[in-house]
Amino acid sequence: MKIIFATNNTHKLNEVQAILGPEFELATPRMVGITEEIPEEQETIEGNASQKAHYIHERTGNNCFADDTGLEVEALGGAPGVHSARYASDGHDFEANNQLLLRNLDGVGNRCARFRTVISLILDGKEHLFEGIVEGHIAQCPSGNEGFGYDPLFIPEGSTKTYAEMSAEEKNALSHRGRAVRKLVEFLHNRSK
Ligand code: ITT
Repeated sequence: MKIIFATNNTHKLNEVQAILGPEFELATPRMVGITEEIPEEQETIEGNASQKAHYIHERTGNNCFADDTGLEVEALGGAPGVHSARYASDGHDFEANNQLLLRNLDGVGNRCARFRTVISLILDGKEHLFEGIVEGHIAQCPSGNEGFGYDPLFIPEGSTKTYAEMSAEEKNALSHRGRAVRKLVEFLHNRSK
């Protein structure tokens, strides 16, 4: 099946393609001539996933999906949440975001956090949402070189390693995005039966 993944984040693209396998052929917005930033102006993760998927669908008429993800830290009232990409600055500066998060948690005992992904799929003009959540906590300092974003600081429940200390396969097997994408795959399989 050919489908557009409405993302400009190559880390996400690689993670999702690895879960979907060769049976799904992913195209990026760039591959179909959409080179501008896809707007994400909503105040919820669901809203942004939906906005990104609709933006691509309206311009191409093709089946597509988008992923919006946020890191929700309990002691910070759910921040950075929907603002995860631009927590420290206007750009996607992973290093600055991680440093700001550590500063804001300086001396804070409760380091509980969760990653939440919402996927919006637009299939034959109809929207479907899939969610993936992983609980965990924020480490005292960054660790590991794999992955992207907040991976060096996030330790999922039941693990002693950060996401950034895991191989791509290990992260995908238990991650927020892995959970949401597997729900998407199940939906697409059931539909084609
Ligand atoms: P697209 O909108 O183009 O898909 P993005 O990087 O803007 O890419 P999001 O808005 O969904 O994606 O993600 C917000 C930020 O959350 C992202 O820039 C990372 O800093 C962080 N993030 C998302 N998924 C993550 C993951 O699996 N591990 C660590 N950090 C992640």
